[in-house]
Amino acid sequence: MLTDPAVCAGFTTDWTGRYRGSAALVVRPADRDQVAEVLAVCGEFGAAVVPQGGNTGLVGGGVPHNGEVLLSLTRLSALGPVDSAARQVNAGAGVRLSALREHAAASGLDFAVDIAARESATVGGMVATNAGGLRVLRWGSMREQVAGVEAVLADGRVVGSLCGLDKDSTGYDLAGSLVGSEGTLAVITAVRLRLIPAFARRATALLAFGGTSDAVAAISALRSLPSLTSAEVFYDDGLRLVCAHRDIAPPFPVAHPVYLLVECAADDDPIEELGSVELPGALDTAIAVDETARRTLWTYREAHTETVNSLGTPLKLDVGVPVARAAEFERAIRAAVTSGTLVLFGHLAEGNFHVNVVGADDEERITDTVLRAAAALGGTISAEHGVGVAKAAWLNLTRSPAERDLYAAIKRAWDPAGALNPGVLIPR
Ligand code: S2G
Ligand code: ZN
Repeated sequence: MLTDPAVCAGFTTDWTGRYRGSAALVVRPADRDQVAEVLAVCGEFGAAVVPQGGNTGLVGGGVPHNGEVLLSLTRLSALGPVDSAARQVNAGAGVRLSALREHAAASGLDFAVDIAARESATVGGMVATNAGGLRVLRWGSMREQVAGVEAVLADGRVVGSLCGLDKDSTGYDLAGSLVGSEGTLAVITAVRLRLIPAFARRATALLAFGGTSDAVAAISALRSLPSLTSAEVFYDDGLRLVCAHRDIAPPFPVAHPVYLLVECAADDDPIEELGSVELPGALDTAIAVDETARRTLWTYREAHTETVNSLGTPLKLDVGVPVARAAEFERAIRAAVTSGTLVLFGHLAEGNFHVNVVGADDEERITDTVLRAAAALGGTISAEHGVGVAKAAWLNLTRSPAERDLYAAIKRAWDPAGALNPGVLIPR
């Protein structure tokens, strides 16, 4: 248990610095049974609890807002042996993504979901937010990787299973209910995860286009490649900021409006098939095969987050639209954001944009406009970061009254006293 405010500060402020709360105390249980004991005691005293993994969340869903008990899962970092027959592994909720991938690699396997916060994000938090990241177009989000979840209810009872049966048709999907639950239904203590092959060869290309619709057309053509794994979009304004922040040269001698970073992974070198795809709208192409060149191309995309953060505390709006409407959405956002520095980037194959604005003088209006624009195009107010407290008030844009009644009923069924992560996902 930690009570010194100076020590607790690292747990009560979110990664972007936007959400700063206070905790009655921070508890760091060592294992599932201690989590159960902590929750039972908190339940007895009616103390609200905020579960936290790597504290890399971006919607205020993992920090206390009203003096709750902060329950850190980082010490639950045990990894079970890789089950090569089932291609699955058990991981404690506090296992960092990078540690999971290293563990899988030792058995010639890999984990499907990859995100830039891989050194800090924990698998429990990634399940709780249904994290997506850089390889969803080929492998799906965390939901598709979960073969089982073990969790502790607010009253301290343990539920779930880590057997990882591929077939189990015996009622409601409790594990599936916890994916994306954002710590509001139960505290995830361990997960059973599916693993994928660790492909031997990768080919990465940076493609330049005149507009987003050309990049979307290229994705349609590239989808013919079974090895296609990533298709990430960023724009010239963001690239210029990244090059200045990292003090690196731009990828091409001439600036272009839109960039698409694509990556293929296979056991046989995918460079041929990648090079064989007709991309009529491409204005320039840089292809990388060796690791250093690949990392350079990825830096243009992955350094966006740190670059935006270096400009100030960003307004970060992770949204999704049908990919066919991505260009329309981009135009709407550029017209709507009239103050501050707008930086757009994201996962174009899934229609997932990260709308970042630094220094805007009307953040509430921008938030409302961006979320309504996504909803109006048949999209979502959160594609992969979750709802948290940041977007709970806008859930009605994409969830009907009947659905929100069901959310409230599900919350009451799992957490009758409303002790877990109050105000997250479901407005107070
Ligand atoms: C990404 C990371 C967080 C952000 O880079 O894909 O999900 O929005 C983001 O800066
Ligand atoms: Zn993302």
